[in-house]
Amino acid sequence: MSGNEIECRKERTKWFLEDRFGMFIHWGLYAIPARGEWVRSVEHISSEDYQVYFDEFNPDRYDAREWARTAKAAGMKYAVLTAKHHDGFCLFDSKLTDYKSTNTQSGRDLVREFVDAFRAEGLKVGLYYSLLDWHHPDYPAFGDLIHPMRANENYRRDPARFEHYLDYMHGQVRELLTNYGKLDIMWFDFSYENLKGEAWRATELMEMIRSIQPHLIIDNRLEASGEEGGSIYTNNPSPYAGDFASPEQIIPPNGVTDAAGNSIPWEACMTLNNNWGYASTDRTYKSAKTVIRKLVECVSKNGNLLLNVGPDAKGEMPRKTLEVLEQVGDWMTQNGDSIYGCGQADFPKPEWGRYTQKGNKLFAHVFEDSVGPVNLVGLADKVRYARLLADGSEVSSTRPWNAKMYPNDAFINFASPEHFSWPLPDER
Ligand code: JFZ
Repeated sequence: MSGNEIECRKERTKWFLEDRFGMFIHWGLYAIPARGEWVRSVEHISSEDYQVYFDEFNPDRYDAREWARTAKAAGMKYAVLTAKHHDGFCLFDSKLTDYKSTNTQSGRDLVREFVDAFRAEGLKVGLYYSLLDWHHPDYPAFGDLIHPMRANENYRRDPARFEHYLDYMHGQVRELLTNYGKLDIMWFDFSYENLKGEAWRATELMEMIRSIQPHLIIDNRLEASGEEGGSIYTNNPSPYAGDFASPEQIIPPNGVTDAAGNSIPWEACMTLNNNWGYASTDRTYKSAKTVIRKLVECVSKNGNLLLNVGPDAKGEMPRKTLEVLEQVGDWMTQNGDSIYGCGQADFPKPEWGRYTQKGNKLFAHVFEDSVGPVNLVGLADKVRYARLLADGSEVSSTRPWNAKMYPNDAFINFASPEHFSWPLPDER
């Protein structure tokens, strides 16, 4: 990537860095067995046995407008839907396969409804597309073999057949970019150490993507594998290094920087319970408080949070998901100004929580009850005025009796108990 291309990446990702908070949606046939999206692989389900889910698929309560309203009310600004996951099932009307939602009982193009509804709510739209494909006969590995070197029959007989799969994959990406209007994100998933980059014909793919939708941003997983994040982390990114890094189920301790220490766009993706796809018995939901704090943590390190939900086989979000998202939304309504367009502060992380910053406004996210005033270390002559973001009320900054001992610090007073519980819903 040239300096100019890095500039283009800056342009492309501007909205992304402003928006900060998105919804990830893992949805497909696997919502029926309801044991997560890897179920076919994990349980070694044959294609014959997996076929029943295709035959049964009919999510008649799917209302994308409802999903879009839910995402918006939670304070999310964009969403990414699995147009195709590893099982190969397409939620869109592809001309290149019969294995698609329009051929199920439901007969609907679920991607079309998604993009229309989310755009109508003013949200940006992204599509997840799996590079792995356990259904395609020319993909190197079948469902129960995650490692591409353990090849399937076709592939063993004639490895050149992989090209057929690549043609298919490129063709489907072209369909998505051509038939569904302006997309904002393509979220590819994922590479292996021995199956990445040019093995996907990535340069060609990128040229196609840029020629059809130059403003689209892509993740780093045309290169990134479980072992490494790809060349986006270096000073010399490849043409398919991606526009943002995608750390998964982890918030990087120091954010994400290239080798020269420059911050690069990143987005942590995180499940709300412990599964991406719908899992009916998984009750391990994170509380709204945890979600909010994780979001704040991402932003305080210049990152985004893509929070995952797994709708059920009827097309509805689980009750508990809706409950948590609503609480997150309550907080975002009052405190969103400390998230959107914000990033890492000019000051080190305070003991009691985190800072986010936008221009000359510093947002103090106080995570713990304080004894005495909250100490803003090193900010003695930097704070002109302090207010509570939730209601705009004044926060007094009377200095403590022993302030002389801390000449460089500012102090803000959270005197009333209400201040301790500004709309962070309690852990349940
Ligand atoms: C992938 C998928 O396998 C999973 O089902 C889900 O869609 C998730 C968002 O992405 O899982 C990965 C991919 C890459 C890594 C880990 C899990 N990785 O690079 O460590």
